[in-house]
Amino acid sequence: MKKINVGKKILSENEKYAFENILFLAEQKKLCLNMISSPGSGKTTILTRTISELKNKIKIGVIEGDIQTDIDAERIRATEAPVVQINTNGACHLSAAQISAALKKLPVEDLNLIFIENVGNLVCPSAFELGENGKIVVLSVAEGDDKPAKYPAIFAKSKVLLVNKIDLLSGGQVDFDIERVKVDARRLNKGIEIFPISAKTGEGMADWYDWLIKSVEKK
Ligand SMILES: Nc1nc2c(ncn2[C@@H]2O[C@H](COP(=O)(O)OP(=O)(O)OP(=O)(O)O)[C@@H](O)[C@H]2O)c(=O)[nH]1
Ligand SMILES: [Mg+2]
Repeated sequence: MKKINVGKKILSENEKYAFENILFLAEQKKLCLNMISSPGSGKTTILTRTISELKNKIKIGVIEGDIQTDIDAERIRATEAPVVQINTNGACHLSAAQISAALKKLPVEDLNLIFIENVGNLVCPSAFELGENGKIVVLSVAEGDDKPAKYPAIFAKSKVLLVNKIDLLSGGQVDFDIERVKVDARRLNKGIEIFPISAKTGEGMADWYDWLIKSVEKK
């Protein structure tokens, strides 16, 4: 059979919805950030602290992605931020179609910033564009300083790397060379912003907040 090259890329189902989301967010002039990490690195803790500490400056809404339960949505709801929970029922990442439906349930016009907390997984979510304006990767110190080298895709694609749980470093319970992480992440992604933080104690969070406020202002 003869193949004919029509010179056009046929968009995948996910890309179609991602494109729709890009257009919607651009029309609404809203910033949308997709937070990705391994399970338990601290995404929800970072979000609840960020929402509470910025509540007089930025109105934040959240789309929560989990395989099961609405535990994380409940934690966000306790801050009084609007939240939509998506259960993927087994899938290891969120899809752009799920984000499109969730955006329709959020009071987007009242918000400055929409966070997506993706399913806890350092690999699959990096392959699915959701139409977001940027990805935020979280790495906690207990996971090891070799992760940018071993799981490069998400570090290569993210605007920001939050190195979380730095409070665990002071007692020497964890061996973690933050300089190695910075060098490896910047080798993959020259422009990546790196903020060492503790969502538990609040250390380092001010620089992350400054970055967020500036990013919202640019929209
Ligand atoms: N010591 C310390 N513990 C933290 C910090 N941030 C989060 N934790 C703890 O880490 C655990 C996991 O935090 P979560 O915020 O639920 O992590 P997550 O990334 O949202 O987890 P999933 O949604 O399941 O992927 C909880 O016990 C938090 O209290 C931190 O900065 N320091
Ligand atoms: Mg969570």
